Amino acid sequence: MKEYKRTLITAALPYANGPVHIGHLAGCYIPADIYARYLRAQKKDVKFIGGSDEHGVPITIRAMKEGVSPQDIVDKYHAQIKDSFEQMGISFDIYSRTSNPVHHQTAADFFKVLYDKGLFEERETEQYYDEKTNTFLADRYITGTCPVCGNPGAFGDQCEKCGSSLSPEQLINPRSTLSDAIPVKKKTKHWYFPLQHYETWLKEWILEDHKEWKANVYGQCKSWLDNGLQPRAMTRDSNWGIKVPLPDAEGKVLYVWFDAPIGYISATKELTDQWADYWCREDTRLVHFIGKDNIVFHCIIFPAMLKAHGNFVLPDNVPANEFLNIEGQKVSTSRNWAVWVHEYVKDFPGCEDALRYVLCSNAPETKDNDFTWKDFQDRINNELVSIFGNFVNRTFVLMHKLCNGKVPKLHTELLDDADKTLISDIQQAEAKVQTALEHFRFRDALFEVIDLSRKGNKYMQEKEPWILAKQLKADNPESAVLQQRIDNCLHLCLQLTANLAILINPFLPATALKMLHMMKVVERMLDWENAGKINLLSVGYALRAPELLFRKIEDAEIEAQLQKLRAGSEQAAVSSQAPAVTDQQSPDHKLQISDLKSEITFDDFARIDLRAGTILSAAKVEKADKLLKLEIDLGFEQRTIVSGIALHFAPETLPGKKVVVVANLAPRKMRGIESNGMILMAEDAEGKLVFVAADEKAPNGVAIS
Ligand code: B3M
Ligand code: ZN
Repeated sequence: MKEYKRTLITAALPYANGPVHIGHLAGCYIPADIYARYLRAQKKDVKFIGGSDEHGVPITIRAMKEGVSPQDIVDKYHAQIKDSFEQMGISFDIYSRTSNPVHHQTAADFFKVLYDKGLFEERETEQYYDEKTNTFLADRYITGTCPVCGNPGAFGDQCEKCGSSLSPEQLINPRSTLSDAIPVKKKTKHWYFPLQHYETWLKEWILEDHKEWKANVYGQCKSWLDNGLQPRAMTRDSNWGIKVPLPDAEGKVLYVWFDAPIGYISATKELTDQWADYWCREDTRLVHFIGKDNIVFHCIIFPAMLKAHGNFVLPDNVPANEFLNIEGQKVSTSRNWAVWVHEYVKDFPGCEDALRYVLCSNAPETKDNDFTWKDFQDRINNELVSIFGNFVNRTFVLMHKLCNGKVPKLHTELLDDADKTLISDIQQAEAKVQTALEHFRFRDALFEVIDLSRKGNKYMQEKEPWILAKQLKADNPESAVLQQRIDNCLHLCLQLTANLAILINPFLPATALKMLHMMKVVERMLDWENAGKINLLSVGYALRAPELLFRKIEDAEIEAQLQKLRAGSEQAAVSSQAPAVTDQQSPDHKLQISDLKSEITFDDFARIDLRAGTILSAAKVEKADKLLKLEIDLGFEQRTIVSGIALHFAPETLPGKKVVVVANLAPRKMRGIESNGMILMAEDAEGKLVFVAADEKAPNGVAIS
């Protein structure tokens, strides 16, 4: 293995067009941060680079939607994202932004170097154009119906509902998102980077020299390379971005994926005058942490650009993670199916490490994984609180109770097998954690730390020092030895606690600091070289009283988060169904109060049987855009009801919803499905459909009168 002098860690630059969600954290920021903290604890020369990606189409679209300038958008979200990262303890050495002048200069110079080498191919092509707003439409600016799943809001590059990647030509009824115009084709000139010239080199560099890359990364690279590389346009028609530094390039900017990775270089420049040590010296190890959708850019396109430019190091590894789904479904910004970090830190103050724990222990390292609030609660309550937190707490409480709050002596002559096993467990844990970390197996590494605390609990349980303490009596001749055995147990448990602080530090840094405070030791103790030692706390040293490291998560908190998730996505589903134009008009929607119907008698009313129910499942009805087939739990029975609400709610958002059912309506067949009842709905002030909800406390089947 090559000897490296320094490590440069980068984490993908999130688009500053919206807040970050926990999928972002799990995908790359938490693993990158753990790795950076681990190397720092090893006293390695390491820099951890991040920043906001402030160019590209998503930002201009967002600006358009909010009716503000792209600069306003990036200013707002850059600040918010930066803050979210800080709150979660992501320890960037710099968190920069690609709208900075140093980046504009660096990226433009990079382009110019490739241009002067004659590497670009100039090409004229036909592209979709919006004649109403006089703009070329990048793929994202075109929406239409997805040919695969029928989603009416698919984009020209991808359908976010079914995940298919698309080209604008495949969309049914394509429309410009800018003006709703039907796009036309128009000629435009761009500069193409001939990726195919780098194919042979890339094959050797990745497929031969980097067989150690994670299987998901290696596999994706291989399939790109096996399919053959094509020239790729490195410029776009837009006025938001880095101007193409050529005289005949009015209205052209650098392609966002050309400039964004150069952002890592610019940010390093901003951080240190020694930036070139990190970028231009062979003994630097460059590691890119990203999510799987960024693999081709970091493993193929950017390295080819770096190679073409010359003088730069190439990534030594690109440990990309897969995706984290939420409650069984893909994260979707447009459907608001996400757990937003800035909301989490407000809802769970002081529980940042707990989230880091869940996202690392359940990280999508080798395949897509699911985050559920129930699992969040279980992992925190049953692992973090019950195993790790419990061990540390018990150790401190007992040390105060049985050893006067001071580190007791270790009486080596009394060490038995259980003590020796624990000592060797402590000594071996560091190597296990280290090996896993070196291979980017963060879940395994964290498991080893928790496992060590589990061993501590087991040891304490076997030793039962509180039972020994009961036998301490003035007239018991064994008392001296008993106290020595108590001392040994707590001495070892305290040394184990000190080790746990060192090992947990990269993962849960705030927790490690709390533990330091309790042990009254300085931060230097957390140096990695101290892991495995069993003399970290000196005998006779007085320690502080324990503080709880973590708190339990209550059922009600989980229920509230589930509600919030559903409500947010319903809101989004309702608003995104309306075409863009009505979307903008919706604030002016005039509330229509219809005239009262003619009077009925009490008996008329009493004939309607209204019951509380819960939607169990919802599915689209084939060939009927507006219908959903709902299964309803009525307590005493399960019903099928067909409801005309498909344009207003995504089916996956409905299960769990409490509703009011007209339960004695005569059955009716719709599209061959027998519908047994009706669900009460109303319109909100903006004309969107909402459920008339039965109170959560009303049991299913109960009559509503
Ligand atoms: N902004 C895409 C993303 O957020 C892109 C990453 C750039 S890394 C140089 O997924
Ligand atoms: Zn689709």
